[in-house]
Amino acid sequence: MKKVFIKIASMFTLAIVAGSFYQAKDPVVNSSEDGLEKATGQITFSDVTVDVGLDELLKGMHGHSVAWGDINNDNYPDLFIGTFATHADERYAFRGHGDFPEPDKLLINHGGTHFTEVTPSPTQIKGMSSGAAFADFDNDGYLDLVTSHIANSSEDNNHGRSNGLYRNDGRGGMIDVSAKSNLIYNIDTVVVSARNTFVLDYDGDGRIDLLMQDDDCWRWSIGRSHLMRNMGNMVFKEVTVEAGLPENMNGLGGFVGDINNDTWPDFFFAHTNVMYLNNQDGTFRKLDYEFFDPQYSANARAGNLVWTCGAEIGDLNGDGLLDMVMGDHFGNTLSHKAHVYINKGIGKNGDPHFEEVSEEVGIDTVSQKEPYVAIEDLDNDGDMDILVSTRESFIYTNTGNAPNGLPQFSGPTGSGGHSGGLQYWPAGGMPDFDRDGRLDYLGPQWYAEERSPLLRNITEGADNYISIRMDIPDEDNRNGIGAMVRIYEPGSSGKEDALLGIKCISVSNGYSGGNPAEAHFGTPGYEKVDISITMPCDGNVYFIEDVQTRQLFTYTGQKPYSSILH
Ligand SMILES: [Ca+2]
Ligand SMILES: [Ca+2]
Ligand SMILES: [Ca+2]
Ligand SMILES: [Ca+2]
Repeated sequence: MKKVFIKIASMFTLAIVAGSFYQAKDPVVNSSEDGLEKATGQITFSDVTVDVGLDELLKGMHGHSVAWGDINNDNYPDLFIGTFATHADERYAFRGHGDFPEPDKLLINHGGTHFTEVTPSPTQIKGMSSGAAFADFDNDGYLDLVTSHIANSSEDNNHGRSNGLYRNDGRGGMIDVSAKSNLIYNIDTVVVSARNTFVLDYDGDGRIDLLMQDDDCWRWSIGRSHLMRNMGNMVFKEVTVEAGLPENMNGLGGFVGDINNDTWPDFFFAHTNVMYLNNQDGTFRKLDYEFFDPQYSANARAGNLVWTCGAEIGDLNGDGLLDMVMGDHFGNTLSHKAHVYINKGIGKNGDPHFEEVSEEVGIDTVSQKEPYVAIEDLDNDGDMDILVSTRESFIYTNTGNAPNGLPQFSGPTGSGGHSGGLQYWPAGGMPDFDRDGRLDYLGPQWYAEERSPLLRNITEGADNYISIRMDIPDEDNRNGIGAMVRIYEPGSSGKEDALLGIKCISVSNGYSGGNPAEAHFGTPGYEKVDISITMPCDGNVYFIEDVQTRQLFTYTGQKPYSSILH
């Protein structure tokens, strides 16, 4: 894999220059104003909030949850943003908005140029919106929407609204099917409140299930999470206990995905820092060793100083194993840090082994909490970078591996979009909203005084990439949620030492938000790549050879492939 590959590259430097072999990272060099030559490959964003109409559309919101997904099948990801409507009404009267909170909003993305609101829509509810994700729960080819709302009835101003489940009507609108879904308040299931929604097919029946995560940190928390099995027809059934999970399981964000390479989805809850591995029979077992500093692992109510929050998995050092990054939320400490854990391999018993290497890879403490974390290649140079977010976004740029095999990061650099006032961007999601091949970011703004910035990635030289997604009608899980996507040098499909990248398809990692079901890779120097897609649970592998880069590639299970070419 990458380590081996670098060795080969150093032996054949001349051949690389002459041929179309992988080109090592070589940032664009331009003359700067002071006459010195500087690399301009720095990851750069431009605030396009006003240009695309979001400034006006999102007035009167305390943004918290964000989900991206293409609900009208035009290839451009659409946007759900939820408001944490628990403040007094006058707190929403800023920027020319009236004296009331705006409800959650469903917004259509028109070709990456502007957004319009779907209205009326049953998704326009006022509650304490905290999480959301798009997924095709009824497998009809149209993305549906799940939202989580914190709904403790003792809170005065939460409008009493619980979670929501919406079926896509196939015309870009949503139908409220919450009532029979068992995801909202029900005296038998006690699904009242959820901080996050995680989407996974935990039992391999092809239907996409839900893990509704609650926290136990604030006065409105209940501290009970619920694994909900998809029974078909947008109806779910609570299976928490029969899946071997504790009833009082809780956390603040985390990830779902196959962390131990057996194709079955596992999950991790940050804050309580528990990892559950899939037993491949409808049950889970708790990872029985802890790889965290013990000071992170105490519950918030036990008074610990560090509130870990949000997590994501991705291959940071190019060895084909998924590593993990975890953020942190409000605690009693003034210093915060993105925690980086390198995957040291899978033991014979199936347990993944991690080691915290935050300091060794160049990540130091910062003065702001950072609950949202993402692992993506933001400059399309073939190395996965890290974005964390709260009062603004910080970017850690992956500059390649040190001789000891650990990735090295520079930064943090700011993402921009910070207008100087009080800011809090609790969640995120990194779609390519304008389909120019560079992943963008929207920060849902907690303070109504300020706007929720949509930051367009304008990194120079980041023009070679491939975004891969699935729409396979013959698969019950047609978008491949939980699938492992690998890309290889062309002609080397499946060969370990030709692996260029690996990514697990997820729509719900990090904190309080959701991504499109796509795997994005930077592919510098490659006109084509080979792809393998390993479906979750049954382990069925699709091999696709000689796929052109610089495109959104949609795999439909057969030729001709559907794609957008640039
Ligand atoms: Ca659907
Ligand atoms: Ca697994
Ligand atoms: Ca990179
Ligand atoms: Ca973009």
